This record gives sequence, C-alpha cells and structure tokens, in this order.
Amino acid sequence: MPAIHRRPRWAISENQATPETVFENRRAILKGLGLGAGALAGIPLLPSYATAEAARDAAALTADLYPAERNERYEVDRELTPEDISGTYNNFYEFGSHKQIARAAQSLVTHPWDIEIDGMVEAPMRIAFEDLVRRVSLEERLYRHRCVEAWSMTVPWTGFPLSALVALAKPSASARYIRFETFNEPKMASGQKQVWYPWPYVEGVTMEEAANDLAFMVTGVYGKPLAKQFGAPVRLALPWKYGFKSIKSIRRVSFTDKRPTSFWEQIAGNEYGFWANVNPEVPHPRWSQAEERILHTGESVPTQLYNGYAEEVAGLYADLTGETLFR
Ligand SMILES: Nc1nc2c(c(=O)[nH]1)N[C@H]1C(S)=C(S)[C@@H](COP(=O)(O)O)O[C@H]1N2
Ligand SMILES: [Mo]
Repeated sequence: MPAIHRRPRWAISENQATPETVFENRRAILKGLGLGAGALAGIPLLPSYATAEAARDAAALTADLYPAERNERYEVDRELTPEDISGTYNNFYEFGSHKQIARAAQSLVTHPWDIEIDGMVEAPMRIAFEDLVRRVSLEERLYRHRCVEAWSMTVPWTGFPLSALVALAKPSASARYIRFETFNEPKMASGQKQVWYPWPYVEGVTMEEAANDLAFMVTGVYGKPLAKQFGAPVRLALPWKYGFKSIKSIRRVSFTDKRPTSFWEQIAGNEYGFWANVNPEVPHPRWSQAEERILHTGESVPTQLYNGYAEEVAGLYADLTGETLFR
C-alpha cells in the first residue's frame, strides 16, 4: 500500500484562518439557526472571559477591537501555526523555564495595566493599556517568528507599529535607543522567584530599528486579544530578530542614549547579544542556526538571513561592520 501523506487535522491553511472566515462562520451559524444579524445581540459571541467576574481583564476590556483588518503587505509563504500549538509551547520565563507555562501564565493580572513612558521624552507619561490601544489603530499582520533555539512558527499578530508609540512619546533628538521592561512581581509570576535571573526582563532596540515598519507592538493574536501566555496585554514582535528580542508584557518604555543591556545579554552576553539578527550562517556557540524546526509540522527547513526580511531591514545594518549583529 502506498504511503498516504495526510495533513494533520490542525494543519489549516492560511485562508481558513482569516478573521473573515470567522465572520463567515458566525454568519453561517446564525443562518443555520434561522437567525439574521439582528439576532446577534442575543447570541453569546463573546469568549468566556468577557463575563462580569473577569471584567477586570485587559482582554475583556478591549475585545470589541478584534478581529482587526489584515494588512496584506505582510504576507508569508508559510502555513500559519495553529493556535493550540503556538499557545501551548511558549517561552515566558516569568512563569517557568520550560515551554509548558500556558496554565501558570493565567495568573498574570492584566488590569489595571499602566505603561510608563519615560526617559528622554518631551513629557514622561503613564498610560493605561486600554487607553493606549484606543489611541492607535490596530491591524493584523502575518509574521514569521524564529526562536534562537531553532524552532519557528508563523502567527497572525494584531497590533500597531512601534513608530506610533514613538510618535506618542515624543522623544528628544538625543534619544538613541528604546529600552523595554516587563513587570517584576514574583507573587504573581512564580518564575520570578528564581532569584538567579536578572529580573525584570529587559530588551532594547535602536531608534532606527523602532522606526522600521516591521517593528510591531502586539496586542492580539488569532483575531483576539493576546492570550496571557503570549505576553498579554502588549508585547513586541521583531520578526527579523531572534525571538528573545520580542519582549512580552511590557510595563515600561524608556528612551535613552545608552544601549540597554537585555535580560539574556546579562545572563550570557557571548550567546545572546544586543542585535540578535537571524543569520543561518552564524551558529550559536552551542548549536547550528542553519535550519529551524517548524513548530506544528516538526519539519526542518533552511533558516533565512534576517528570517526572510532582509529586503526590509538589511539597510539598518549597512554601517555597522565590526558589531556582533547575528547573535
Ligand atoms: N518577558 C518575556 N518576554 C519574552 C520571553 C520571556 O521569557 N519573558 N521569551 C522570549 C522568547 S525566547 C521567545 S522565543 C518569545 C516566545 O513567544 P511566544 O511564547 O509567543 O511564542 O518570547 C520572547 N519574549
Ligand atoms: Mo526564543
């Protein structure tokens, strides 16, 4: 008998995962029930967290903004990673130093969630997440994500360009970097009781990187507000860099003229540098970066320079010879 290659049940195609399809499905369900759009109000379309008890959740407070319209400029030639795979295999050391932190991450309290914007800015400010998200316009983008550990996924993030946050912050001309910081609450996040880690998680980019179109502040995924394990209520996505640069659950954004030392750089600077751009030809000191394992198929595929985004970002690094750009 010939071997039959069957796509696993969860290997949905990109088209099947569009928010439009979600709408169509809802419409079809309503139609099937003999109900028109007017009946929408009576049908419980909201996810279960949108109950009175959980009303203090950032996701519930912003659920009306999803799904956001997809920006077709950010296409990928890969299948999206199904939500049940990407949502159950996460790096979020605040909740444990392994991949199965999704359950533990549910203890993350996302409301109230104030974001501090400070440093070299016109006026430092503190803004509630749900206010920030209504001052920008959300869109969906399909991005690849390449972890330094050599696995990868493709996800439909929802968010807004980092440049919109910069515009809101009004940094002074002397600011050269943005430093991002995650919360530090060991009572809420048990991983932060591991005192040998240099909490809080910190990451940074240059102002030029922040101005690049690809730099994206993420507030949602799969057409919904971010589930907690993805770094609710707001995280970064820098798809041309190794995944550790995409800091989760951001509480503080500081403009500075000093290059920030990131969490992983502080732990092992020879393995995880400031730039951390994806490059298949520069191995990690302990493993090759030539290939990556696609999370939902297990298949190994060649890794691409800048994770496939060279056209968009290579220019950022043209004048930086001598810097350790790819680790
Ligand atoms: N605050 C914080 N942000 C973080 C991490 C973390 O441990 N803590 N892990 C990073 C790493 S190594 C990766 S690969 C991605 C994982 O994102 P995901 O769980 O949404 O796939 O988040 C990054 N951002
Ligand atoms: Mo990672």
